[in-house]
Parts: sequence; structure tokens; C-alpha cells
Amino acid sequence: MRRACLFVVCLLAVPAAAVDLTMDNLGANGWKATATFVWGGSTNASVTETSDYGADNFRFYTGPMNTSWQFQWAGISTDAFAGTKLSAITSVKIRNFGAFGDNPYRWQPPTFTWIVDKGDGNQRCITWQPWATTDPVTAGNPREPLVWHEYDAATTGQWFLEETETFYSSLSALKAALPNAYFEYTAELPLDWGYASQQAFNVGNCPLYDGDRGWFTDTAGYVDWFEVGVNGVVTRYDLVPEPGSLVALVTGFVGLLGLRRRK
Ligand SMILES: [Ca+2]
Repeated sequence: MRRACLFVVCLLAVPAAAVDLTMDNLGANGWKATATFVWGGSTNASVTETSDYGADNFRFYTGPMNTSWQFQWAGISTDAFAGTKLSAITSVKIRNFGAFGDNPYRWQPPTFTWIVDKGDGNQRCITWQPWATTDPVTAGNPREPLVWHEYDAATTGQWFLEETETFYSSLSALKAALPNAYFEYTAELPLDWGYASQQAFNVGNCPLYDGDRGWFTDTAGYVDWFEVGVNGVVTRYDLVPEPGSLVALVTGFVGLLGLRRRK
């Protein structure tokens, strides 16, 4: 009986599969931050921890990119997904916020950039774009700078496949186009190919092709958290846990102690 009660309290206090990420604990959780230039030029790219705009978050900034094929990159990444089939990704959500960008119709909030092996040794670069754009005119969520949004990336916005310049309106459509794809291994992501993080699962401002400069040139945005479901098991990555969630955690432990005392 006691074990059953404790188990229930734990479930209430600590959601399953939650990872709190801060700048200090990224490495311990298998993540890293990368802020750099790619293929020359200079950089003032940055990944920083902030409490701006009413949420504890990471801010991603990439400076002006005015020269073809010279990029700035600001992201966090992991190789924990290497070898995982794209088809195993069952849900994707993000709470993010676009602050500003100097390409008025194309810039995007920080987002997912994934690199997969198509299953035949050829790579494909995938970026999820939260907002509708006018260049080209495609589907997407309304452009709303300076507003926090919780987006379901599986069903809204658009997934852009770089090599074929194809937009997919859902994760399921993307997966159908790449049925044998899996997240690429670090050894196949060399720096001199422009893979600044050398990891396949990236979140932030992560340009890989010249056309991406428009999405991220002189662009800043924020991510509060994101979620990824793998075969239905969802993990929430909270970029800096909110004080509220710490209160819930403490409340849970107090409840646990109270239960023990009553026994
Ligand atoms: Ca947060």
C-alpha cells in the first residue's frame, strides 16, 4: 500500500521523461551549444540563458549574413537521436518566440534543423518553419513577432526539405517522403560540409544552405521548451525550468514526506 501511494505522488510531482536544460548542464544531459560562423566571415552569434519576456529560456541570435554561403549558427544539439528512424518521431512541439529579423518576410523564430540519412547513404537537411512566408507563398502559422506561441510542429507550419526544395505541411507527410530515413551519425557530419554542430538534431538558428540566410540573418528568438515523442514516448526539454515547476517539485516532495509520516 505504501509503495502504491508513493508511486502516485511521484507521478503527480515529476512528469515522466522531462529534461531540464540550462547552459551549465547541457553537457551532462548529452547536449551542447554552438555559436559560430560557417565558411568564413565573422560572427557575433550567441546562445544565452535569459528570463526575458516572462519565461526562463534560451535566446538564439545570429548576426547579419550578407555574403553568399557564409553563415552564422546559434543552436543547441545532441547526437542522442543518431540512428533513430525519422518514422519513429511521433510528435514534436515547441514554445518559441521570434523577436526580430532583418528579412521582413522570411525570418523565422528558432526552430528544429535535422539531418538525416535517407537510408541509401544520401543526406537530407530538414528545417521546420513555424511561420507562413511570402517567398514562396506557402502554408504556415501567422507571422507574429514578439508573441510566445506553443506550436504543434507535427501538424502546423511547414517542414522544408532543403535538397529538393519541397515543403511538407505535416510531419506525417515528411515521413512518408523519407520512409527509410534515420538521424545521421556525427562521423558523417564533418565541419567542412557546414555542419557546425556535427550533430543531427539541432534547435535554434541553424542555416545549412545559402537560401537559409534569409531565415536567420540578423535574427533573434527565444525557446522556452520543446517536446519530442519517439514511438509515443514524449520527452519535454525545458530550456531553463520555470520557478513554477520547481515549486511543483518541492510541493511533491513535501507531499511525499507527509505521506511517510502518516504511515
Ligand atoms: Ca523554460
